Amino acid sequence: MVDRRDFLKASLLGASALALADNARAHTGLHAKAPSAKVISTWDFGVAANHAAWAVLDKGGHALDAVETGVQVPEADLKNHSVGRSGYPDRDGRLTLDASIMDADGNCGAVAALEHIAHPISVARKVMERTPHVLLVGDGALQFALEQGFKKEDLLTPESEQAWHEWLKTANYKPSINSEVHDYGKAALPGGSDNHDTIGMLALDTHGRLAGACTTSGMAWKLHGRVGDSPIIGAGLYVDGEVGAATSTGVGEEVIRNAGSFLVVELMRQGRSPQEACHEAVMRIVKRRPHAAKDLQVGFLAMNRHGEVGAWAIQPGFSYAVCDAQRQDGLLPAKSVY
Ligand code: SD4
Repeated sequence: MVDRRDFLKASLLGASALALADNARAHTGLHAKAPSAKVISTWDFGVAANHAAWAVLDKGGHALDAVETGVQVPEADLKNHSVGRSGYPDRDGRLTLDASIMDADGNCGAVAALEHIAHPISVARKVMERTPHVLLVGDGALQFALEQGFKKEDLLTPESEQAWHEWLKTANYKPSINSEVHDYGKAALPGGSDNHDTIGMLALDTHGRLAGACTTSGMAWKLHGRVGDSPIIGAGLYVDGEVGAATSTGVGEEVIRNAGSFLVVELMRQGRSPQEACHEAVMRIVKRRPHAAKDLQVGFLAMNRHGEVGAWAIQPGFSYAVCDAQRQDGLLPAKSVY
């Protein structure tokens, strides 16, 4: 148990570590330069999403616009069965979408269990900008989206419907490990190992502004009404302009239990690098439920306000995409516990 004195010590150490880093930057003259833009996102489909975000960042655009534009790519991708249109439905055959967006100043918006709207991330942004609320769910979220001019569509593709019919033959629900390197060009097997991947994206723009977005169709074959971590601020996404940003993928219940993305950001505030913070957040999940953790995947991805990046997962196979002025197509394997 960490007592108050240890906690204060850790906070002070963290604060002084950040101050030292700032000092070092001042001495090397790095402060004088405009910050370098960077965008990172979860999984291999993050590469294409990063390209779209980079087009915004490269023009000097806002990190918030970059992440919204970026995650719209997998939301629209018919080959992607875990985000947006053509996602796999719940056990009742209904495709329900979760999304959240957040900027460096704590402004945020989210939707959960939203049906019939192709770009839930853009509805989340409208919740942030046009309502006094943070999260709208289900019918209320749909009503709001329609009022905002979004088009009502049937998003379930014949392929996803077919996969659901296959799953119904056994109707066996087991949140499985999405640890294989993703090949979303192939239809994932019903109930198979590839039934859930989310895009979480974090961006730093040339003005030094951070923002993040997270969007998903959640766990395939979930109970109707189930909401994962992705639209929960502090679980699937958290951004603090003074420190950094984090996002997550995997079994959302485990992330919610541990306020995962908030935890990663708070660990960075105390002086951990993004990599160390992601590692510690993953270990928190593993230590609390060691038996359950062997069979499930959770991955965290983080970037601090200086553009340093880190990631860690429970299982091998979690990859993340990195795009900046030096490399446009970076795809890196995250380290893992097992
Ligand atoms: C959820 N975290 O709904 C999402 C799903 C996911 O990799 O990320 N899968 O729990």
